[in-house]
Amino acid sequence: MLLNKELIEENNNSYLANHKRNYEYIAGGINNLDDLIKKLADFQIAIPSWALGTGGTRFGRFSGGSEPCNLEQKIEDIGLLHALNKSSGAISLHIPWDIPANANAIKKLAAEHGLKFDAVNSNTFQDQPDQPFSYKFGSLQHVDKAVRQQAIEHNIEVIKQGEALGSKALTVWLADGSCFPGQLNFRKAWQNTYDSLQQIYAALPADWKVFVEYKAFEPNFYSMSVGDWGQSYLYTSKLGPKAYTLVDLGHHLPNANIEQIVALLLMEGKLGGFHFNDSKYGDDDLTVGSIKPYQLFLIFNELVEGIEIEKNTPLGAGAFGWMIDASHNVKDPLEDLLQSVEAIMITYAQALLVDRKKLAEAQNNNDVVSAQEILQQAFRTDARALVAEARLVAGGALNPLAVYRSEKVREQLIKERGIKTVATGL
Ligand code: LRH
Ligand code: MN
Repeated sequence: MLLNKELIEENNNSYLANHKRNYEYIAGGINNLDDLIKKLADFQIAIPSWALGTGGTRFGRFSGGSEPCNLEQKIEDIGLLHALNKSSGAISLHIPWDIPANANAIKKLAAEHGLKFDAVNSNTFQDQPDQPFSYKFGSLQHVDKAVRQQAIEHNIEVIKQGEALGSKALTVWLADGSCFPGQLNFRKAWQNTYDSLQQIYAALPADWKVFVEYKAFEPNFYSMSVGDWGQSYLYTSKLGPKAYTLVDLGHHLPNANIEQIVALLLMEGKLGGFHFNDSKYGDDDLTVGSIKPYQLFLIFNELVEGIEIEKNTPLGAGAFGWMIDASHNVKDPLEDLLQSVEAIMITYAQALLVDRKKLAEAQNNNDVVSAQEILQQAFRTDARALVAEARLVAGGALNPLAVYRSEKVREQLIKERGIKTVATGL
């Protein structure tokens, strides 16, 4: 199923007048407008290959039908998102859930949809059918060298898969840890994990990065061997210049100050990228900006300050992994992803509207009230017309969700694929 340009243009006509009014209203107050619109249009978000089907929990999974049941259909689905919002120009694969049968054919198909390959993800948190050693008690941390070696070889295999697709980064998230006090010698587990990561690091091509993703709990509930940003930073700072920390927004203990973590990782040059989502309690993997939109704004405020202002580099210049990691229990996966991309784009636009000069003055004068007013002035600005204009300029839909629904995309996919198809992934 394709959403061609003409169809989107035709649909835009019914929104154009309203958009032009909203756009002129906000554009009037912005001096570097063209630069801002270009930054938004250049900012590309990677869609996770494992989040195109219905997610679920141990209590149940309620499939919505026509899920993509192979990599080609997953690329087609992400191609639909990108045709609509022109901001979903990359796919992040998870191995072995999405092993490309023919890398060149997959690369060609992705290119036809305007998609690149962002970080590839290894998986040593599940046992594969023909696997000699179990990861029940961990992988890179495991007390048994043979289990660690198996996990190291898997990560090296994932790098090879990624190389064939043009990816430039490996994401390592470890479920490793312990469920009970006394189960693990923390230092031995750390040392085993570090030794294993060093062998994976040594296998990285010269222009590759490794993202070490941390998580406070689940599936282990007493300790995680990469449990917070400090532990990830301990690994990445010792591994070398190609190692970076990946921040999954749902992987923190309640009320963690994620924007401060981002500011410090940026300061150290060790921020690799993000898994954007939202959560109220644990790793809920909910729609980005659906629960804590102000936190997301404060994170983008640090990103714009630390990258665009201090390093004079647009966020979209490709140095970071901007990826979504979500799971859809009750929403149509594609509608959920459209909402997540929209939330990220609006938040980036708001962070670009912060009056940096005035904020620095307020901070230097300890004018706490003005500092808050300056930030909230931007956060309370309706930036939707700016994001819509960037889409329009890029040939996308002014209202992606409306086109998705008016064109009955899910219904058409069900006609093509049937109702019972199930996607690999979470
Ligand atoms: C772990 C995680 C990790 C992925 C998995 C799908 O919670 O965030 O990034 O490997 O989800
Ligand atoms: Mn993640």
